[in-house]
This record gives sequence, C-alpha cells and structure tokens, in this order.
Amino acid sequence: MRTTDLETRMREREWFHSLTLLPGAWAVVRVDGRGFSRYTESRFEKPFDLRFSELMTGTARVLLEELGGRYAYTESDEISVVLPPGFDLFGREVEKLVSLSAGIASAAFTSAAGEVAVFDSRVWMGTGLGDVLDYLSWRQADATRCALNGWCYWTLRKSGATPRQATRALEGTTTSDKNDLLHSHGVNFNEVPAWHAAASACGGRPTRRPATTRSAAWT
Ligand SMILES: Nc1nc2c(ncn2[C@@H]2O[C@H](COP(=O)(O)OP(=O)(O)OP(=O)(O)O)[C@@H](O)[C@H]2O)c(=O)[nH]1
Ligand SMILES: [Mg+2]
Repeated sequence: MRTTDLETRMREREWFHSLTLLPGAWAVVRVDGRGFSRYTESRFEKPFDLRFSELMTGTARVLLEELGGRYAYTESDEISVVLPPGFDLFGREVEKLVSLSAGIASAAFTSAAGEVAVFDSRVWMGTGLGDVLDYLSWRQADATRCALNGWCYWTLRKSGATPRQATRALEGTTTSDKNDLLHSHGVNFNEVPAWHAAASACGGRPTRRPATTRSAAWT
C-alpha cells in the first residue's frame, strides 16, 4: 500500500474535522465543570461560595480573551462566551473550538484553584442578535431557578433536614412556595447577594438586557 493512499484513507476518517460554524452565524461556546457537584461538595461553601464564584469569573475572563469573544456570562459551574458572526479563529472549526475552549477553561481554573478541575464544552448557534439575547435570558433564568432551589435545599439542610427530607420537601413546589419557605426561615430571596441569584458577566454589554436584571455587570 502506498503511503499517500494510507494518508488519504486515514484523513477521510477524521470525519468531524470539516465541521464548521455556519458562515455569518452568531455562536456561543459554553463550558461546564465536569462532576462539579462532587468536586465542590467538600471544598466550597454550599450553596454559594465567593471564592468559587471568583474562580469562575477569572476563568470566564481568560476564556473571553483567549477566544476573542464579544461577551462572557457565568453562572454556577458554567461559562458562556458569545462569538460574533465575524469570528474566524481556527477557521471556525467546531472540533478546535470545543476542544480548545474546554482545555483553556480547565487550565485556567486548575492553575487558579491549585488543583485539577476539568470542563466539557459545547457550541450553540443563532441566526441573529435576538437569538443570542434569548440564549442569555435562558441561562439567566436557569441561574435564578437553580439559586432558588439551592437556597431552599440548603436552608432545610442547615435547619436539620436530611438530604432525602430536603429533596422530598421541595418536590412539586412552585416558585411562590419556595419563596414562602425561605420567608418562614427569615430569608428574603430578593435580598440575597446578586452573585447568588444570577450570574456574572464580562466584556461588552448586550444591547438589550436579558430577562432578569440581577446579573452583576462586569466590564
Ligand atoms: N459548593 C458550591 N457548589 C456550587 C457552587 N456553584 C455551583 N456549585 C455546584 O456545581 C454543580 C453544578 O451542577 P451540574 O453542572 O449540573 O452537575 P455536575 O456534577 O457538574 O455534572 P456534569 O456537569 O454533568 O459533569 C451543582 O452541584 C452546584 O451545586 C458554589 O458556589 N458552591
Ligand atoms: Mg457541571
């Protein structure tokens, strides 16, 4: 077999290599901590820890700069970086974008935290700025929902409930039920620090604000 034949056949099997972001599309790359439920359990305060939040915003800043993105948004263990239609790093190759963003986030977080932490990555695409704003509203709504759940769960746990009791107590509850539960423990969810209830953003601002107004803008 000639070497060039082998080369051609093997290159053809790099099946996903030619996959690129669609020309002219907005994109968001989202990295997410791998197994962070377990990783955070013994290392950071529940449900929210300022040092963890600072590690995530530091990682978001590095990712934004390395990718040359327009805007970065972080909540919980995830970071979204908005890439404008003109983004042309790595020839817009999806494999490179996904693997390098996960690598950059893992390296930045690990180096700041002083121990190994790993991120996965995925890509979202939108047809216009409106789509991107909807995407950010979606992640912000997720942040607020998770924060309310986290506050309720850990308020119950800290007042003596077992994990099973706390989970059971929250099953089937509405947002209003959860707010009432917190009130009965002397917590007003509207007054918890913004970085608990929403997220942090860095880079330029979107032209229309996401649905809720509790993100800590950071430029
Ligand atoms: N202690 C602590 N945990 C946090 C904080 N912020 C986020 N987390 C935790 O990070 C985890 C993120 O959850 P997921 O991304 O859904 O789950 P995961 O365990 O990372 O699993 P995969 O993402 O599927 O690998 C949740 O368990 C959160 O409680 C924080 O400030 N303090
Ligand atoms: Mg995760």
